[in-house]
Amino acid sequence: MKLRDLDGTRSGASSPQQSQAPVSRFSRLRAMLAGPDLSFLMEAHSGLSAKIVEEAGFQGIWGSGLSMSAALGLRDNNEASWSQVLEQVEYMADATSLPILLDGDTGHGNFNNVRRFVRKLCERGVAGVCIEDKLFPKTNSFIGEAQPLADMEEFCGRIRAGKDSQTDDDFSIVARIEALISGHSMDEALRRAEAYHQAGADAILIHSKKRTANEIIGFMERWGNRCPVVIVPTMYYGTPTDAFRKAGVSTIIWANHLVRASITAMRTTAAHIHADQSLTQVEGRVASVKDIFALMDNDELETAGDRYLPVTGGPGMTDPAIAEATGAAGDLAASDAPVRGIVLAASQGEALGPLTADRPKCMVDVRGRPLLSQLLDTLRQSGVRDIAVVRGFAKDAISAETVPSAGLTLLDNDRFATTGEVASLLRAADRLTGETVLVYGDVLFRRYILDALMGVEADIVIAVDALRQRAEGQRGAHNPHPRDLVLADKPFSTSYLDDEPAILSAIGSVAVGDSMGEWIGLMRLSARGAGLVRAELESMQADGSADHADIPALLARVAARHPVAVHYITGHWLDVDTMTDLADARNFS
Ligand code: SPV
Ligand code: MG
Repeated sequence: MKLRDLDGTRSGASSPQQSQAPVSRFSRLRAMLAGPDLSFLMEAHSGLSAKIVEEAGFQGIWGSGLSMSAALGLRDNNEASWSQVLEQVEYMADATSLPILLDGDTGHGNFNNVRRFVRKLCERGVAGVCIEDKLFPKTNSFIGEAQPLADMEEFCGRIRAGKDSQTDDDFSIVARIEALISGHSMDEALRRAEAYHQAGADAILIHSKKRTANEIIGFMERWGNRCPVVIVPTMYYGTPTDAFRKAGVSTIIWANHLVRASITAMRTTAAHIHADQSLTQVEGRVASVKDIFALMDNDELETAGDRYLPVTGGPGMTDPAIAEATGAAGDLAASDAPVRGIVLAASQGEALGPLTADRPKCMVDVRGRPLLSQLLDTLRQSGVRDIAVVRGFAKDAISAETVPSAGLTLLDNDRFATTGEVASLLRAADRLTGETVLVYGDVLFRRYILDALMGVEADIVIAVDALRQRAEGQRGAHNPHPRDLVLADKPFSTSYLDDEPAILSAIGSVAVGDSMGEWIGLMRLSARGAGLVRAELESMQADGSADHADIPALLARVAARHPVAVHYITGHWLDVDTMTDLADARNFS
């Protein structure tokens, strides 16, 4: 847990400044407002969203009134009292080390309310407040026309009262001018800007609800940089950010996009679960429980427990009974024993034509990112760490730059043109020492599939799609026995009482009509299973079959000696062999 210091900085905070002399959040916000570079404040409305803003790399937070109200289920009409706002922003301040500029609406009353509000914000380590020249109770600026403005002199009094009440010299007051948005002239906006500047505002915010930025750029030209200017391009979002930089804007507020993103995500998730009466569609599309623990820094609590709890005393977070009771046991156990990954990514994928002329098919673009990056994300979400990618064709296309990823090892099968998949796997054979996930590099699948494989009690388990028994157009389509088709000791069944996994009977030699499904190119090995596969690889090397064998051939050999479990799935994955597959991949999320 990062603790707030009296000056509003935090011990253990991760901002760059923290490694030198601590710089308070008040000073950091002031520097953002007054500095020469364009700065950005990202909306947050809760402790959680504030953490997400920090994680994304922003240097400051906009505590949006609209978003905070909405998160409480309230309208942006001062339905939340000022002390409720204070409480909410305190959670945000506690959750991050970032400076927060709070949307103070009108200041919740007259000069006297502003005085008390500002003192309380300083106490809570909130770096600044923005007050708007309207009347209490306010209405969101995008509602209606010609909202009444505050008397300019009276509003100047609010600014002066706030400045006289701040208990930190670097606390900032941003004065928001609603003249343009309320239908007044540019002259009136400039008159108010000058008055608020003279009253001591550290910056002004000029607000506009026009679809283009003409009004804002026009204001900037006439204002002439007399003091820093903040803008909120919610409505004129189409204007390139560089235009604002050139116009001399100090700070851009991205005002409400996290609350809006959360509405979309919550709606989609709720609709899926409601319609399906199941979680399978949403697992992998939502953050994991482990992710919540990481965001909330649960590790710190565990360390603190070691320090402060009696060794044999009451239950701590590490107590297995407590962990199990809270449903955390599996997740925490998984993070304790990281699973290794091996991704076979040597093939070119000729069927994709020019798209794979200079790169292997795992590097084709799927919605702005290489397919491999998405696969690595899924592996990581399921707790797979220490991942090795075996490259072959156009190996330089896979690098730390093109697939940035912590803990990634790149291995090479330089004889990829004349060898098969087993030869690629051999490059990673010495990593087959603990629990391992092995996957083809051209596969995408929903995370729940891998989570399920992790839960199967077997040394070797493969994921088999029971709906894909024909294997049209897949690898080996010319083969009367398509290589990934599977025969098992029992077919897929919808009886969930049948917990025993099926056992692989044959793979690589199964006639289309006999198949019970298609192996999707994903398997999980326990530490023992990894040893079994390593031993089989050695025996293939010894008998000279390793160079040209594919993974189904390896699996068939392993299955002849040890049970290989089959975990049936029904869709929710794809591999990319053809242009049609690629189109599917671009729609897969
Ligand atoms: C807010 O985020 O609450 C704002 C900005 O005040 S806006 O809604 O754009 O007026
Ligand atoms: Mg607001």
